Amino acid sequence: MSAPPIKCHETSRPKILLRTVCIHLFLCSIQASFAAASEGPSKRINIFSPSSTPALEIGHLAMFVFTITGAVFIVVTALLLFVIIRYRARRADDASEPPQIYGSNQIELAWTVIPGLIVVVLFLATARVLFAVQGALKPPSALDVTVIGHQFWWEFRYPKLGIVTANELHVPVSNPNHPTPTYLKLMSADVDHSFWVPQLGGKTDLIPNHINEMWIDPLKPGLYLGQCAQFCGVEHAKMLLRVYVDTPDQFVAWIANQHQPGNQEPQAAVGRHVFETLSCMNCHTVEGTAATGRFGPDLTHLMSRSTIGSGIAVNNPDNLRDWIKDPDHLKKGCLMPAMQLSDGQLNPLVAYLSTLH
Ligand code: HEC
Ligand SMILES: [Cu+2]
Repeated sequence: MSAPPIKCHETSRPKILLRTVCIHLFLCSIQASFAAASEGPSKRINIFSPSSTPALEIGHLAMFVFTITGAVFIVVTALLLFVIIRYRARRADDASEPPQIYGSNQIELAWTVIPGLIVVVLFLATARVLFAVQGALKPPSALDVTVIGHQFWWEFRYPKLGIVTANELHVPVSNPNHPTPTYLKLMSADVDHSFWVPQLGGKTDLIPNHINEMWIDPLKPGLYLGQCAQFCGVEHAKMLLRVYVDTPDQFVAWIANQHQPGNQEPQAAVGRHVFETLSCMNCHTVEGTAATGRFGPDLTHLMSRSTIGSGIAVNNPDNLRDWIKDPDHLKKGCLMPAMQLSDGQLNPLVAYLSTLH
């Protein structure tokens, strides 16, 4: 008794369908990640226009890898399509078994050695960029900034300049002839976060009890957007980053403003009293007042920032009021409580905060 003939096409159809579904899901996920990245108050997070040495190096490497893997994809897809079409089931097919061929040394060798070589090339190219970026010597003109990730906002400390701010990082533009790179020391106050401003550098994690370092040397002034790229809790997606790359003059002016003592306008005294007598002061610092809390952002120069809540709302009196009345309304699940304040407390409080330039 002979076995029934094997009908190849019966098993291959579901497989092809599965593959098509996989490719479709892959394309959809790329599309979804771009949609998520575009949610900024003004501009979009851009992964295609590097503007700093590490980002340029990583960008070139990514294009190189993409070219090679793209070529592999095209060759494999072309062969697959050829086989699918050339050997499809036909009406006149008598379903008999085709000639059976067992292996070919040349072909086996070719499809083992060629992918092996491709992997070695990709590995060497990646290692070169890794060493070039991590091994770069730090010039004495470098600026140091300590970045501390908090659920769900960023703290920036400039140890040599005595500046503490939040969510909006200011750094000087770097001239390739006289580089002024910024070296970031990354730490976390709670859980894992990840610092990611794609135009300026690679993604680097902020890990509790472990210091990571990275550097950027932005080549063009302007605003660069990024975001926390490590799931750190409910509001992880609203932990946005704004890096202002200043011209030398702008940067000096910004430093001078941050060095101003906390504002003491007499007409804001009522609001200041409200601020100092509520628990705001346990979580926030305003220099020159009794408030020295560090759980939330430093508010000494709150109005020098263009957004609040780490980039989720424009910083204006209306949004400030909305925020203090019920932070959850703007950023659900953030770690600042709604304090059930009356209008009599809210109005002077917002008036006071609006004087903190
Ligand atoms: C339990 C600690 C806590 C208390 C109390 C608290 N805050 Fe906050 N506050 C935070 C945290 C945490 C954030 C950051 C939230 C985020 O962006 O996820 C914040 C953010 C803010 C911001 C936005 C700052 C920025 O740059 O984004 C303002 C303004 C603010 N708080 C004002 C107040 C005022 C006014 C009070 C008192 C009525 C107060 N806070 C009480 C913890 C607190
Ligand atoms: Cu985070």
